[in-house]
Amino acid sequence: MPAVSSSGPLRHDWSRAEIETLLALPLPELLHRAGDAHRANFDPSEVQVSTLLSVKTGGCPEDCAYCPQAQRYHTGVEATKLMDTDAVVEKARQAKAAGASRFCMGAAWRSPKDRDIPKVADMIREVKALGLETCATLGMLSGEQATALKAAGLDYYNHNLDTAPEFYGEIIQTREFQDRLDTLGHVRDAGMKTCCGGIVGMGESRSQRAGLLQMLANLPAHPDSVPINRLVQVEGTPLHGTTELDPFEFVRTIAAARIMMPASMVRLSAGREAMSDELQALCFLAGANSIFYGEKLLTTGNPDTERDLALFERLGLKPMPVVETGAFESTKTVHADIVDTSPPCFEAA
Ligand code: SAM
Ligand code: DTB
Ligand code: SF4
Repeated sequence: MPAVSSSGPLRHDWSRAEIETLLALPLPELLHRAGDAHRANFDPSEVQVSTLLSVKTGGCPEDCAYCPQAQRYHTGVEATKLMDTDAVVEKARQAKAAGASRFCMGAAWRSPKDRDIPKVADMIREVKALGLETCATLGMLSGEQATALKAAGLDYYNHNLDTAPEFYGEIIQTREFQDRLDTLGHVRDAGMKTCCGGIVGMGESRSQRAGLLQMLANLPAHPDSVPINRLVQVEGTPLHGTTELDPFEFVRTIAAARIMMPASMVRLSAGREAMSDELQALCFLAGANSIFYGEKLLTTGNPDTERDLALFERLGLKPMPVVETGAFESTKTVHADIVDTSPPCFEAA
């Protein structure tokens, strides 16, 4: 296997075999390499903290087999209309007071209608005015929609590849893998940062996890944030009852993501509520440096803030400051330019 560089140029030419070899390394060796990559690009004691809000819940026409918000599955999630801007801004204010630096607004849409864009743009403008980084995940976007959201002040757009191309059809049939690549292209062309990852624990093989990582790392630009979700099994969805993934396989996936996309934020994303503190610590050792913070993801639970603050304290972790210019750069060299916006609640933890 070719040497894996922790500080060389970013690579976009990963082969499947190479990634499979990486995933199969003895765990201590894999964690060591991931730790080197992490340290070469970040302060490993810093974790970026985002809060999610579902601004339009449920009733989604898509068939994503993992998703409690798909209308066709009976999961007990009630469909709501798009929230009012004032209510969204109030939630963002609370998230900031609790210590979040990024606020991500999610909508259960296949894609937004053009008439939804001005309202979402208002939310983005007002959340940004609070001094938070803004992120949205609204489904597929056209080029014009991406440009309008960027103009409103949207920093990041989350759109996941979800799984390997060859497993994708077993999970989603109402839109193509290529549609996702097209949306990511529109987001990049509009000048926004991309947040793009996937879900593991859906019954995929290790080779298929390698396939997801290969697609992510070989994108024209590495996603700025890479959320690695562990499937949250929700009753009523087709994936409820799937055999649980070995937690060490999850850790291996995080470590490989860190090695392959060394300058990206790797987010320990959905699934944390069911993880022990020790498993989360292992994920941070494997190079995860971002979390969702706050009691709720979109419709399912997340650890409560007290548990996260206590975990940060026990592990000696601190929230990552925001780069003042908004021009996010994830190398150590820019850390001299950052402004520490850590709220007191984290310092007191
Ligand atoms: N509707 C938009 C879309 O699909 O792009 C945005 C919201 S959607 C809920 C965002 C992402 O959440 C999905 O792509 C998927 O990766 C993740 N997700 C949804 N349900 C999940 C679950 N049960 N467990 C883990 N991740 C999940
Ligand atoms: C991402 O990759 N994970 C988040 C966010 N992007 C939008 C969503 C997780 C959703 C988990 C299931 C739910 O709460 O509905
Ligand atoms: Fe709809 Fe997004 Fe859920 Fe798929 S993941 S069903 S597109 S809300």
